[in-house]
Amino acid sequence: MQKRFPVASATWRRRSLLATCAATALSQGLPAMAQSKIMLRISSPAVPEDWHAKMWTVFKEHLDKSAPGEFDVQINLNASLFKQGAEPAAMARGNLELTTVSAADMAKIVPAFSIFTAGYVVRDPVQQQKIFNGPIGTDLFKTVSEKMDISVLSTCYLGTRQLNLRDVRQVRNPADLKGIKLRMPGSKDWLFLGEALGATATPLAFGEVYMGLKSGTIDAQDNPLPTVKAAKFYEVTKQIVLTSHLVDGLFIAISNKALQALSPAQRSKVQGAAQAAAAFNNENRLKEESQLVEFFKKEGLQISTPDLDAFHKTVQTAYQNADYGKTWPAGLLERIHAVR
Ligand code: KDO
Repeated sequence: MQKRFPVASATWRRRSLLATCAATALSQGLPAMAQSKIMLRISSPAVPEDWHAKMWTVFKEHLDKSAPGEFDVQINLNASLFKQGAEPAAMARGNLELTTVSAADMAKIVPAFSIFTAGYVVRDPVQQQKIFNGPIGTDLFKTVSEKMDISVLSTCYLGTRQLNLRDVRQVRNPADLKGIKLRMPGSKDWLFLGEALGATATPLAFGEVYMGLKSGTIDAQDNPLPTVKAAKFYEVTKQIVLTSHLVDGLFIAISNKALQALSPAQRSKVQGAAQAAAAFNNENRLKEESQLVEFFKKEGLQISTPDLDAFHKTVQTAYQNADYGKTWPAGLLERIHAVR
C-alpha cells in the first residue's frame, strides 16, 4: 500500500512560505542592504565620559534619524583605532572617514593654523565660534581642504586650557614654573606653548597622561577643566592654576573622498549631524566648565589664579621673539582681534 503523507495544514503552509521568504530576504535582500550602507569610521583619543566623545553618539543618532538605514557609523574612542594626531593621515589614505582635528594638527600642513595654537590669541568661546563660522574660518578651511584633503563640518569648543599640577606650588608668574616637567601633546606648536608658559615641555600621548601624573614621570599637564574631570586627572593631581592660556577648539572633519561619495542630500544630512554634535558638545562643555572649580575644590584640589598680565606678557613675548608670526598670513592676527 502506498504510504500517504499527511496533507500539510494551512498554518504549516503559511509558516513554510514565511520561512522561504525570510531565507530569500537573508540571502539577497538584507545583506545587500547592509552592504550598501555607507561606512563612516570615527576615531578619537577622547575618553568616553568626555563631551567631545559623547557628541559622536549624538552624530550617529541624528544621522540614523535623518537617513534611516543609509549609514553605518562606527565610533572608536580612546585612540583605539588611530593614535592621537595620526587621524588626518589615516583619512588621506582612505582608512578613516571622520575625526576631530586640533589646530596643532592642522598647523603641520597649513602653517597659518599655528596662530590658534598660540597662547592668549583667542579671547573666549563666543569669539572662537565667530572666528570659525565667519570669513576667517571660510578662508582657512578652504586651504585645509586643498592641502589636507579633508573638509571641516563644524567647530567644537574643547575648553579653555588650564595648568594642572601633581604637587601644590606657588605659581604667580611663568618664572614659578621653572623646572616643572609639563606634559604637552606631541607636536612642535604644543611644545612651544608649554615652554612659553615657563615650564619644561615634554611630549606624551593623551592616553598616557594619567599614569604619567600618578607615577611622577611628569609634574603637570594642561587641559580644559571638563577634560581634567572626564579623564580623572584630578585623582592624581593636587592643584589647578587658572592660567586660561588657550581657548582651544577641535574641528569635526570628514575626508574629501568620503564626502564626495555622498549624494547632495546625504551631504547635508551628514553636515546637519555634525552641527548637532558640535552644538551638544559646546553647550554641555560650557555649562560644565563654569561649575567645575567647585567640584575640584570638593575633591581637595587647590585652585589658584596667577598674575594673568604676567602670563600674557611672557607668552606673547616668547611668540614675538621666536618670529612665530612669520608663518601667520599678514593681518590675520589683527583680523582675529577685530572679531567681536
Ligand atoms: C591633549 O592631548 O591634551 C588634548 O587635549 C589635545 C587636543 O587637541 C585633543 O587631541 C584632546 O587631547 C583629545 O581629544 C582628548 O581629549
